[in-house]
Order: sequence, then structure tokens, then C-alpha cells
Amino acid sequence: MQVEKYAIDNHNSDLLAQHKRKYDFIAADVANVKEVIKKLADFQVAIPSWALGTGGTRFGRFSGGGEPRTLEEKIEDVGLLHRLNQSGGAISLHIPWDIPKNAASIKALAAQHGLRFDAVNSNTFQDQPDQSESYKYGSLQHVDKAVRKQAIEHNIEVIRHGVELGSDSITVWLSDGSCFPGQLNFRKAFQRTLDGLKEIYAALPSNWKMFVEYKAFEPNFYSMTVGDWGQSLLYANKLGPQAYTLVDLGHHLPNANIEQIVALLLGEGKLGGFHFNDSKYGDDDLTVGSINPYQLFLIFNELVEGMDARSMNHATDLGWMIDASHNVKDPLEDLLQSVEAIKIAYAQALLVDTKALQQAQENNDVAKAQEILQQAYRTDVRPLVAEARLLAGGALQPLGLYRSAKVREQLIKERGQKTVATGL
Ligand code: PSV
Ligand code: MN
Repeated sequence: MQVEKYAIDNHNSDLLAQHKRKYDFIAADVANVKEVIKKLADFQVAIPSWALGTGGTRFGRFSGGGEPRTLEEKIEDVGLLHRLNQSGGAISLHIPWDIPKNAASIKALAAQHGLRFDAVNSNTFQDQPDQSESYKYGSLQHVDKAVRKQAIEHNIEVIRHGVELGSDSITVWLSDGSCFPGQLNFRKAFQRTLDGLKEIYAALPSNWKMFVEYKAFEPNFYSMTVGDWGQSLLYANKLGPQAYTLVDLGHHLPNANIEQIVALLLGEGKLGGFHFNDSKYGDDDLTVGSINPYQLFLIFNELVEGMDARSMNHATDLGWMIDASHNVKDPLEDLLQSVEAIKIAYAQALLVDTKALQQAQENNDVAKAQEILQQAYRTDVRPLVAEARLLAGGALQPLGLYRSAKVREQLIKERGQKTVATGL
């Protein structure tokens, strides 16, 4: 399934006059509008290979039809998203859910769609049919050396796949922990995990990064061996300069101040990247920006300020990835919404009057500081995001075009109603 260039052009010309009106209105108030548009166009978000199918919970899964059946079809879907919004130019693979059998041809196919491979993800939270040891009681923390060895080897194998695909980072998320008091010696579990991570770290190519992802709970409900940003940072610091903390927005206890965590990690030079999603209760994996868009903006505000302070490149110096599960929405529609929400928050953060904010902070002018932040947050930046997309060759309204071109209907015709993508 392709959305042809002429379809995008027709869609855009129908909407152009309306767009121009809205764009001119906001552009008049943005001093460095060209620079903002360029930054927005450069900013790409990686799409996870595991979010292209319908997700589910332990109570059930309700497939929507036309889901990608192979890695090739997943790449095709990400290519389609990228064609519509010109903002999803990368794909993040989860192994072994998506093992590239012929890396060269997978890489070539991705390149045809303008995609590169972002972080590869290992999986030591599920047992695979062909593996000899079980992860029931953890992987790198396990008391049995054979289990730890298997988990280490798997991660090294994932790095190998990543190298073949041109990726340059691995995300390690461990579900290790314990469900009951007394089950685990925390200190020993930490040490064993650190030892395992060190072996994986030693296998990293010199230009690679390792992202250590933390999570407060689930599937373990009493303790997690990488349970919060402090623990992740401990590992990253002990591992060395190629190791970083990865922030998944859904992995905090309720009301955690994620923007402060982000600011401090950036300050330490140890923020590696993001898994974007949103949550109301826990690791809900809802569409980023759907529950708490203000928090997302505040995170981006810290990112822009902190990255600028360290002269970092917004587009390339951190890993920007989505990690979500779409249980009731069409996954592709959901991903279009996710990317849009991320770009809106980023655009709002770019509009913050940083100098005035710093001055307000120095003067303890609390009300002014709030006014400055909310002035940016309450600006409708959607025309800026749309303009960046238009200039890059995307659609003014990606979701609108996705629907009017009847993409899902076409995919169902091609792939069938009862297809199930690998993943969660
Ligand atoms: C765990 O909840 C997580 O956030 C990790 O990133 C996994 O790799 C991903 O979700 C998929 O299960
Ligand atoms: Mn995640």
C-alpha cells in the first residue's frame, strides 16, 4: 500500500489557503520562525516495530485487521506514516519479535522508505520456545549463572543484528525484580545485574550507546532491579561513557516530576533518550499527549533549555522513540497522533522566551515565570508543525489523508481481516 505523491499534493492544495491563513497569523509573532520550522522538520521520532499491531491486556486482544504480518510489512507501515508526516524516519526493532532474516535486504527496504534503524531492543522478559533457561525469576539478576549467560548472549546477539542494520544503540529493559519481600537479596541482585550489563557493554561497538531503561513496577510488584532513574543512573555511571539512562514516560510512580528527572539527567550528561507514551494510572502505554499534554510540554521545555545549555543537537543527540500499545485505536492512526503530539510539545518549547524565564527565575518572580511558560503552551503551534511537514513533502493533515485515502481498508484488502502482528 502506497500513498502516492499526487494524493498528497491534491490533499495539500485543497487545504493550502486555510493553512496559509493560520500559519501567517502565528508566524507574525515568532521572531525566529524559519529556525523553528527547520528544527521541527529535522526532528524525527522512531516508530517501534511492536506498536504497529493492536495491543492487548491480559484480559484480551481485539485485532483491527490489516496488521503487518512480517517485518517487511512493518517497514512498509512505518514508511507509510513517514510519507504522510515526514517525521517518523526511523524504526526501532524488538528482538526476537522482529528478527531481520536478511539484514541487507531489510536495510535496503527501509532505505527505500527513507527509514533508518534506531535503537534495537532486547527481550529477556519472556521465554522463547527454543531457549533452554527460563526468565521466570529474572535474567541478569538470576541466581543461576546459566540464565545470566543466556541473557547476556541474547543481548550481544541483538547488538549484532543492530550492527548489520546500521543501528547505533541498544535499549536494555529488564523486568527483573521480585514479587514478594524476602524473595531477593537486593544488593546481590544489583551486583549480578551490573556484572551482566558490563559484559554486554563490553560488546558495544565504539560508536554505540547503551540505554538502561527503568520501570517502577510490573511484571514484578514488590521490587524492580532497575526500578527508577536513580538505579538506572547508578548502572550507567558504573558502566561508562557509552551507557545512558532511558526515560519511558509511563514508568514512574503517579505524579513523579518527570521534567525534573530529565533536567538532572541532562545536566549529568547521562540522558540517553525517550520512550514516549502517556498514562493515567501506571504503564498504560496510552497515546503520548492524550492524558497530560502539559507535562509533555514541560519535559520538552527542560529538554530544549538543557540541550541548548550543552550545545546539543535536538534532532540527533538523544534517542526519540515511541513505546505505546494501541488497544482500541487503529495503530497507525494512533502513531500519527503520537508523532503530532510530540512535535506540538517540541514546537511549544521552542517558543518559550528563555531569556525572560531566566530573568523571572533570578528575580523570584513566580507569577511571571508561569505566565512565560503558559504563553508558549497556550499558543496554537499546529500551523508551524504543519508548515514544517508541508515543506518536507508531507501532508498538511496526515490523519485526514490517512482516512480519506482509506488506508486501513486497503491494508485489510491486501493482508486480510484476521492478521496478528508480533509484539505484545
Ligand atoms: C516495558 O514496559 C517496555 O517499556 C520496554 O521498553 C519494553 O521493551 C517495551 O515496553 C515493550 O514491552
Ligand atoms: Mn519502554
